[in-house]
Amino acid sequence: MARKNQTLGEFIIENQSEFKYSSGELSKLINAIRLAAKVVNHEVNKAGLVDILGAVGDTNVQGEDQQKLDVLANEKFIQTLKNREIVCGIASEEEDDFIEVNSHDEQHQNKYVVLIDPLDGSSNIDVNVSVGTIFSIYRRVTPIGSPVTLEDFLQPGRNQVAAGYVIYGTSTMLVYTTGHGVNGFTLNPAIGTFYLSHPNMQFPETGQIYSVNEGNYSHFPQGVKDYIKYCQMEEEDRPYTSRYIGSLVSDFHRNMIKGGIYLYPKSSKASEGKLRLLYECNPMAYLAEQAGGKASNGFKAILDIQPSELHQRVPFFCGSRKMVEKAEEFMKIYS
Ligand code: AHM
Ligand code: MG
Repeated sequence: MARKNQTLGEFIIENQSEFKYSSGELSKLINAIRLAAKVVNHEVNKAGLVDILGAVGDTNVQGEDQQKLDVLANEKFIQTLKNREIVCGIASEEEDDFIEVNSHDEQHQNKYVVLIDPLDGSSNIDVNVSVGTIFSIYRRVTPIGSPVTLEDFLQPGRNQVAAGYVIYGTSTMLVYTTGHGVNGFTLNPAIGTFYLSHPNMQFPETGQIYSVNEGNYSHFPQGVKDYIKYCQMEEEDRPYTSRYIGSLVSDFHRNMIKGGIYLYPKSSKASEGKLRLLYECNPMAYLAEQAGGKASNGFKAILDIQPSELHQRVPFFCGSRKMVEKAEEFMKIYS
């Protein structure tokens, strides 16, 4: 039972029995992510002090080279996950290949794979705009006792056992699902504790915000162009408001709270759009569905797509259910 102001630690323990495969392992995994999120949060918050603390490429007082934040976030998450005896493999948007993680006894006993986008929207850091971390967790499909393989990562999003994001915004939040709704926890930075602030988050059925990079308008498919015109039309509850941060986690988070749709369609410049199926779209789609929203590639549910490669891109339409369905209607006309 979720109680407001419960700490994330308490929440994880009390809700452990709801995990699909009830064991302490998934709890440990979420705990590892919680820890890495706090470390990365600390680094992200220092980004504005770059003139004082030194820029990327400089050497800091400990004689260490300053790293780009996305590289640093990648290392922190991978290291934290490797330190626990739970994960058999990690795939990251920042790495070309997946990383195999051996259990302590080298018997390949670990059951879970984690896929992460360690710092999504990192081009926003220099201008003090919110960024995020996105994670997705699956149970391996190959037998325990054998080395992890690509097959363990190329699972349809429907197989996810947990997914979530951390938003480094005006406050830092960790929002996640294990398949029993979506809960959001806000970090109290003074004591380094996440508290349940947004229990059982729900996308409003419909909304009045559309989020898309309209600079690409002339390159969009006709169905998307027509849907954007529909959003701008003076009729019923429209025109909708346009809000685009250019940081998926932030745009998603706002739309989930206020009601809205996020679109990153394919275009004549990018045949499959920009966003990655495994690190960005699947976890967000799982959260969206768990919060009563919808996520599609314009024609079918994101979670039903069988991935064919690690860094696969996919068009992404995600948000309030009725808005996504309307966008799909426009897409269908030209299919
Ligand atoms: P990234 O993984 O390189 O940061 O790219 C993903 C980001 C999303 O957060 C955001 O929604 C999108 O790229 C913005 O792209 P664009 O600048 O093309 O609108
Ligand atoms: Mg990304």
